[in-house]
Amino acid sequence: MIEALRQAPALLKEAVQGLNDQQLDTPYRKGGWTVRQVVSHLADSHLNGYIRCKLALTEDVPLIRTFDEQNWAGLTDSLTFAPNLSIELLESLHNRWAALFEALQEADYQKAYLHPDSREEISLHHALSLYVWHSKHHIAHITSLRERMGWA
Ligand code: NI
Repeated sequence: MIEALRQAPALLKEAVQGLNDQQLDTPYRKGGWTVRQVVSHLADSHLNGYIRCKLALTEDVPLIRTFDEQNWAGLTDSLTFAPNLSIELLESLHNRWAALFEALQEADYQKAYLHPDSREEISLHHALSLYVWHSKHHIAHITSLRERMGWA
């Protein structure tokens, strides 16, 4: 899973490779986020996710905070910035995140943070699988749109 986390930004990069502005601004489904917003969302979400993991490692089951992902997706950066700005950030972030997971002792994976909405304790082990899943989930939105639209 650590390797999957490390590889995710490269798969994202491949998924958006060669798309023009009009394609980047196409929603992946009716009423959904555009490709550009999806890419930005991954950076937004995973920055938060990285911080959550660090909090879990350094505090006793800390209560983390959520962010309003719809509102974040409506900000100018999400709507207009080149995907590469997010992808380069994710490459660096995921490299560091993967290295962090690799350096953990077995017992550290049981350390957890508390999610304020679900009141669920999320262990680092769970968080790792969660963010690998989250990467694949959104990358698939883009690759399936490409297929559906016949964008080579
Ligand atoms: Ni998401």
